[in-house]
Amino acid sequence: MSQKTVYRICPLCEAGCGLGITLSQNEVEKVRGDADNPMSKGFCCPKGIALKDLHEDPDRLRTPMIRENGVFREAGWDEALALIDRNLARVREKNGNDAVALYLGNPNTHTMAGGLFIRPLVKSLGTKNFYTSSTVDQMPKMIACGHLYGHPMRIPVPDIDHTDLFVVFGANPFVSNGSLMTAPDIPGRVRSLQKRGGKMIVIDPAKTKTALAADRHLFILPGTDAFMLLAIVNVLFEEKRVSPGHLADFINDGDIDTLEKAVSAWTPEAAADICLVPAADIRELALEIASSGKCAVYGRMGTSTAPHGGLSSWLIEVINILTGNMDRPGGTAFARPAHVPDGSIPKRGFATDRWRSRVSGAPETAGELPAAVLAEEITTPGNGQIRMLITIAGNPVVGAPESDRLDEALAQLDFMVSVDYYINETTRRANVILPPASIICHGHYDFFFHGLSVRNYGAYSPPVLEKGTGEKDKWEILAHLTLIAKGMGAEADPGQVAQGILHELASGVIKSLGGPEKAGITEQTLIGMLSGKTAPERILDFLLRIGPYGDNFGLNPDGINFDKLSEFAHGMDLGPLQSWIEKAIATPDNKIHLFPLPYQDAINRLEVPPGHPQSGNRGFSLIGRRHLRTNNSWMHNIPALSANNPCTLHIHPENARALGVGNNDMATVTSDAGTISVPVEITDTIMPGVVSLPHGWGHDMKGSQLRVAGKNPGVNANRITPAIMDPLSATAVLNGIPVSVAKSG
Ligand SMILES: Nc1nc2c(c(=O)[nH]1)N[C@H]1C(S)=C(S)[C@@H](COP(=O)(O)OP(=O)(O)OC[C@H]3O[C@@H](n4cnc5c(=O)[nH]c(N)nc54)[C@H](O)[C@@H]3O)O[C@H]1N2
Ligand SMILES: Nc1nc2c(c(=O)[nH]1)N[C@H]1C(S)=C(S)[C@@H](COP(=O)(O)OP(=O)(O)OC[C@H]3O[C@@H](n4cnc5c(=O)[nH]c(N)nc54)[C@H](O)[C@@H]3O)O[C@H]1N2
Ligand code: SF4
Ligand SMILES: [Mo]
Repeated sequence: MSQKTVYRICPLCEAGCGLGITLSQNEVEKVRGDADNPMSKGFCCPKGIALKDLHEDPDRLRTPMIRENGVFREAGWDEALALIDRNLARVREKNGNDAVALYLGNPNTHTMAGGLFIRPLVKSLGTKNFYTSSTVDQMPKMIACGHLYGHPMRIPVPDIDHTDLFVVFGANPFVSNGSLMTAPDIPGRVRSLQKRGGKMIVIDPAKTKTALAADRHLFILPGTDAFMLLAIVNVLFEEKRVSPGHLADFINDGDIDTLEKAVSAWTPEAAADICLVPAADIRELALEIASSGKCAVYGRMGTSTAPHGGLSSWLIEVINILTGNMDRPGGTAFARPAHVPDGSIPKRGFATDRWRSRVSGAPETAGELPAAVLAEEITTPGNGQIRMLITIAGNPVVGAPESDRLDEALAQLDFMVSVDYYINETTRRANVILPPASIICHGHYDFFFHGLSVRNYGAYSPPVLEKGTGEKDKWEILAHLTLIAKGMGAEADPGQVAQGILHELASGVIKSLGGPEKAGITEQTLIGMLSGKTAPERILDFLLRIGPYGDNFGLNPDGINFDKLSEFAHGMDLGPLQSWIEKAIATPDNKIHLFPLPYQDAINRLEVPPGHPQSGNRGFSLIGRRHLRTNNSWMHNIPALSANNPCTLHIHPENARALGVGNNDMATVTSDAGTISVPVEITDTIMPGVVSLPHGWGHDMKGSQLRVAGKNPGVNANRITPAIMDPLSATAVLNGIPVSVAKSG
C-alpha cells in the first residue's frame, strides 16, 4: 500500500509543534513529532498525536444540524443557512443589531479562518455585544500592552532560548505548553537554559510540573501577585537598580518619578504579610532580576485571571522595562512575524471603556464586552437585550463563569447558531449548528502565534486531506455568515468576502504609494499576481509579500511569498528575537506609556482580595489546574485523552486531615455562585489553605452528544465561579475564589 508522510503544524495549542502525518490512501495511519521542524525538533504531546482520533471521531458533526422540538436532525447547507438568514433578519428588525451577540472561543485563534474572516463578520454584524474567550484569559496582558506600547497585540515574548533568568508568575508551561509564548518543548528549552548556567524561578500557589523543574519555587497566596510585583519594583527603586538602558529614550522621566512615589509604601515587608512570600525572598528575587544580565519575567493565567490581574500583567511589563530587559535579546522582545508589515499597526492611541455593557456597566476592552456579563445581557429585559447568539468555536457554558446561569440564559434566546464540531454543553442550545470540515482538511498558518513566537518563524501547512463532499471550510462558513449579516442572503458567494479583503489590502498598498497614477499599478494587477488555490492562501500570499521579509511583489526578489514559504515543508526559521522597538512601538508619540492613569488609580485603590484570610475568608482559596491531556473543554471525547479523568479537588494533607476527608472521598465545594461535589485528591503540591480544580469538565449535561466524554464527565468548575471581574481589563477572576469545603454527607 502506498504510504506518504506530510508535514503540518499542530493547530491545537500555542506551541504549534511540527507534526509528521503518515497517510495511506486517504486514511491517517499515524501522527508523530516532526524531527525536522526547526522550532519543535520532534517534540509533540499526546493531543497532537490525537489529531487522527479527532479526525475520525464518530461524534464529530459532518453536516449542519437543525434542532426542532428539542431534537437535532441533519440538514443541508442551503436549508441551514436560509434558516439563519430568516432569523437574523427577524431578530434585527424587531430588536436592532445589538440584540445579536457573537461569542468567539479559543480555537478561532488557531485557524486561518479565525485570523482572516472574523473581522469582516464582526463588522457586518455591527453589534456591541461582541464577546470572546479573551476576557476569561489574556485580556489583562492585552490591555497593559495596549496602554504601554500602543496596541493590544504588541505583546513582548520571553526570549527563553537566550535568557539567563526566566521568572514565571502563575504559568505552568510544562503542562500548558506555553501561552503568549510560542515555544514548543518548554521542558527541553528550560533544560538548555539550566545547562548554560541560567535559572528558572517559579511563583505559584501549586508546586506544578514547571515548579518542580525550577531552580526555585516560591508559594504565593492566590490573587496577591500584584503586591509582590509592587514590592519588586519598590526594591528596584530603593536599591537604585532602575536601569532601563536603551528604553530610557522611550520613557518620559516624569513617569518614572510618579511610579517611584506610587510604590514607595509597598516594601517587601508590607507585601510579605499579604502574599505569604518571605520579604527576604522578594528582595532577593528583585536583586537577582536586576543583576542578571538577561532576564525575562513572564506571567500567565495565574496573573491574568486572578484578582488584580490587570495590575499584575502591567507590573510584569514594568519590571522588564525598568531593568532594560524589554526589547532585548535574552530578555523579552516583540516577535516580527512574516505576515505583519512593519508600520501596519495604526498609531491611533489606545483606550478602554469606550462603551459599557448595558446591565452592569462593565467596560469595553479591545472592542469586546466581558464574557462574565453575557448571561445577564441575555436575561435582563430592555432595549439592547440579547435575543440571538452566534458562537464560533466556543463552549462558554463550560469556559465562562457562573455556568449554570449562562446555560439557563441560552435556553431563553430567540435563536442561536453555533459553528462547531460537536453537540456539546453550549451547542446543544443552538437552533442550527454549522460544522467546518475536519481539522486536518484546512490549510494552516498561525496568524496569531507567529506573532508570539520565541523565534521568528513562519510555516504554511496545506490541507492534509481533501475535505469530504458537501463539507465546508471554516472560512466559507464565516464568509456565508458575513454575507447573511450584510443582508446579501444565504446564497451569496463566500468568495466575495475574500475578494473584499484582497481589495482592501491592495487599495492600502496603492494608497501608500500615492495613488494608482503615481504607483503605476492597479489593485487588479496586484491581486492578479497572487498564488494560492484557496482564498486564505491568496490573502496570506498578499500579506507575506508586503511583510517584513516579503518579496514586495517582485521589488525584493530575494524576499518571500506564499510559494516560497510553501517550499519549506517544516517551516522557515526567520531568526532569533531582535531589538526593534523604534519600529515596533505603536503609540502615537512613539513613547512607552509607562504609568497610565488607570494603573495609578488601581494602585491607590488596591485592596487585599476577597479570597484572602485578611479579607475574612475563613475557608479556602480556589484556583485552576491544567492537565497535559486536556485542551480546555473540547477534547475529552477522545478515549486516549480522557481515560484517566483528573477532575479532582487538590487539597493539602493538613487541610484534608482537619476536614476529615481522605483520597477519593467526595467533597462539596461552595462559593457565592453555587455548590459542586467532587472527589478529593490529597497532595502536598498545593499550598495549605488553597484548593485546585481543573476546568473544562462537566460533560453530563442533558442533550450533549459526546459519547466518550459523557462516560467520564467530571464536574464543571465554573458552576462555582462567580462572575467577578478585574476592573482594569473586565477579565473574569477564575483563581483565588473564596470557597468552603466539606466532606460530602
Ligand atoms: N494541556 C493543556 N494545555 C493548554 C490548555 C489546556 O486546557 N490543557 N489550555 C490552553 C490555553 S487556552 C491557555 S490560555 C494556556 C494557559 O497556560 P498557563 O497559564 O501556563 O496554564 P495554567 O495551567 O492555567 O497555569 C496557571 C498557573 O497559575 C497558578 N495560579 C493560580 N492562581 C495564581 C495566583 O494567584 N498567582 C500565581 N502566581 N499563580 C497562580 C496555577 O497554580 C497554575 O499553575 O494553556 C493552553 N494549553
Ligand atoms: N475556571 C476556569 N475557567 C476557564 C479557564 C481556567 O483556567 N479556569 N481557562 C479559560 C481559557 S484560558 C479559555 S481560552 C477558555 C476556553 O473556552 P472556549 O474558548 O469558550 O471553549 P473551548 O473549551 O476551548 O471549546 C472550543 C469549542 O470549539 C470547538 N472547536 C474546536 N476547534 C474548532 C474549529 O476549528 N472550528 C470551530 N468552529 N469549532 C472548533 C470545540 O468543539 C469546542 O466546542 O476557557 C476559560 N475558562
Ligand atoms: S504541545 Fe500543543 S501544539 Fe504541540 S502537539 Fe501538543 S497540542 Fe499540538
Ligand atoms: Mo486560553
